[in-house]
Amino acid sequence: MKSISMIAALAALAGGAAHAQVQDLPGGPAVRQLNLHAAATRIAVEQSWLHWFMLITCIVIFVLVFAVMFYSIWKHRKSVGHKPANFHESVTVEVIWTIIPFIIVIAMALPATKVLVAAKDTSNADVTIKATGYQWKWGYDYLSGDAQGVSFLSTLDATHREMSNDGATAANMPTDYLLKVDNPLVVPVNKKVRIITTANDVIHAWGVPAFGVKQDAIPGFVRDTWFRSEKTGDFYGQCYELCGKEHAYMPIHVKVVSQQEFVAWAGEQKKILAAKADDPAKVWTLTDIVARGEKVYAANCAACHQANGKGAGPIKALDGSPIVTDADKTKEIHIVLNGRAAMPPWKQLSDTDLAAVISYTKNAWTNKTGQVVQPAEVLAQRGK
Ligand code: HEC
Ligand SMILES: [Cu+2]
Repeated sequence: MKSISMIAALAALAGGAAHAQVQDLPGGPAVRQLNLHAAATRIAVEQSWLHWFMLITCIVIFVLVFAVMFYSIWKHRKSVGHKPANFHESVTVEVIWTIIPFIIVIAMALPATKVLVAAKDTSNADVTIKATGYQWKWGYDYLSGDAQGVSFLSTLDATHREMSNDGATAANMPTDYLLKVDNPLVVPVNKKVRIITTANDVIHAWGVPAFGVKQDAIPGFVRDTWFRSEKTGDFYGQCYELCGKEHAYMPIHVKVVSQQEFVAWAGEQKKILAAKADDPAKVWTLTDIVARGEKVYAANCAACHQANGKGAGPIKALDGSPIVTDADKTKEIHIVLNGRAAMPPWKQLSDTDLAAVISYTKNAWTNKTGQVVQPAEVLAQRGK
């Protein structure tokens, strides 16, 4: 009896009742997907063709070779009176088994090389974007094209992060689970987009299956790849290099839009950047800079040091820290700029944001030092 009810429970599970809500994500993974992603670029179409061409070639060879082998073994078996032949060095056989595989290898290598060379040709791009891998997010800088100068970070949507922490189940999982970001990469359709990859800390890899691209992002090196999407819409990828404990939380979301929409988006982004641009020479008051720093702290530091500044385990407390409260401000500026041990460097933040967050830590909680760090003081310590 017990086993029957268990089988019924298993059948209910396998029947997919729990999977009912999960659906295909256009431009991303599909439910029970076996084949490659639907291609959005010429290169991805060719890669898919190559994949099937190679697979079918191998299957045909496999079937033929084993068919001949098994047939020969069975047909010439000892029990029906066959005697083993005893011969050495047959020139004919050796020539045949060299020439035929050689032709097969050439027939497979030629189309593969053609696609590989095309995939590597990053010349004459319409838009060039630098993608920088950080533990654990992507930074995008538009280096050429209509959005030149636009730059932002692309981080996993915070609600998805919470869902993952709480143990998401198929019933409450959105279709784009762990693929949604705050700022997607926006590119124009039918334009050659060159992605330059690099990294800030460890090796990451930038890729989008629907475009047929994947490129390592290596600290201190610059690599590149390209795609020309023939479809508008949303396309998804992930970091493809195991890069630490939050490797699974640095998705890639590319929004392919029409040229007009791209130009409009670029204009909008430039306005936002201009509005956000800070005068690095500005002298801030304590109240203003601490208010600004509180936001920078919540966005970048609280994940480790906690909102209450108490840290945890190896993450040192900032509340009451002798470094944070030291009258020599350069001590804290150095650690925040360059990192130390498990504390990551924060060079990528602006001088104003860094000055703000350091001023905040120097005045928050019980650290009532009254010290203000100005952007110019951070700038003076960069590279030291
Ligand atoms: C990934 C986790 C992490 C994040 C995020 C992080 N820190 Fe740290 N931080 C650490 C760890 C770990 C240490 C201890 C380093 C050591 O052992 O020397 C540390 C040390 C420090 C120290 C030195 C404290 C002392 O008393 O020695 C300061 C100052 C500091 N962090 C400021 C910041 C600021 C400001 C931010 C945000 C911009 C930040 N941290 C973000 C992990 C983090
Ligand atoms: Cu990564």
